[in-house]
Amino acid sequence: MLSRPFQILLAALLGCFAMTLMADSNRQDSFVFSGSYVRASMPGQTVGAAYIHIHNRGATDDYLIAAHSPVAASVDLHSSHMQQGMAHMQRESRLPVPAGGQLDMKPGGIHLMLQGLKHPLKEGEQIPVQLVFEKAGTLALTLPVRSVLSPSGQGAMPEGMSMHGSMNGPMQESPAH
Ligand SMILES: [Cu+2]
Repeated sequence: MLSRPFQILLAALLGCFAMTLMADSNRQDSFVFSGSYVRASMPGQTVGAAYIHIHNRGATDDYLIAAHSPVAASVDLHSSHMQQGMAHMQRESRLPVPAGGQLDMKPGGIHLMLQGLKHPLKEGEQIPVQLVFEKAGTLALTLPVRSVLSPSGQGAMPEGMSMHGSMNGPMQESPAH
C-alpha cells in the first residue's frame, strides 16, 4: 500500500491535473457564437463576407487574430467605416473580444473578408471557418450561407465594396484605431 503522505501527494497532483483540463475546456466553452452567416456570392465573384457575433463569457480578455476557410484562398479581418460618404474597408490584425464582452460583426462594420473564393457560395451551404484567438487558440465553426439582397448601385461599386449591405445602419468603430 502507498504511504499516507504519498496518497495525499498523489491526490493533489491528480487534482491539479483535473483542474488544468477543466481550465482548458472552460476556455473553449467561454466563447458563444451566434447570428453567424456567410453571404451568398454571385458566380464569378472572388470575394465574400462572413459575420459572426462572438460573446466572451470567460474571465480572460482575448483577441481574434486570424481566420481561415477552405472555400477561400485567405480570410482577412476587416472593419468598414464611412469617409466622405464612401464606405472604406481596412484590414485589422487584432480584434478585441473582452472578458464578459463581445465582438459583433455586421454589414457596415467588422467582418471576415473571404478573399479568392474557390467556388460560388450558395444559400443552404455550410461553410467551415476556423477562428484563431490569441489565447484560446483555434476554434472551428460551421457557418450557413445566407442570401442577402445587395444594396442598390452594386454595378458601380468594386466587388469588395458591394459586399457590405446597407451603409445606413449604425457603424461600428474600429477598436484597433
Ligand atoms: Cu471587407
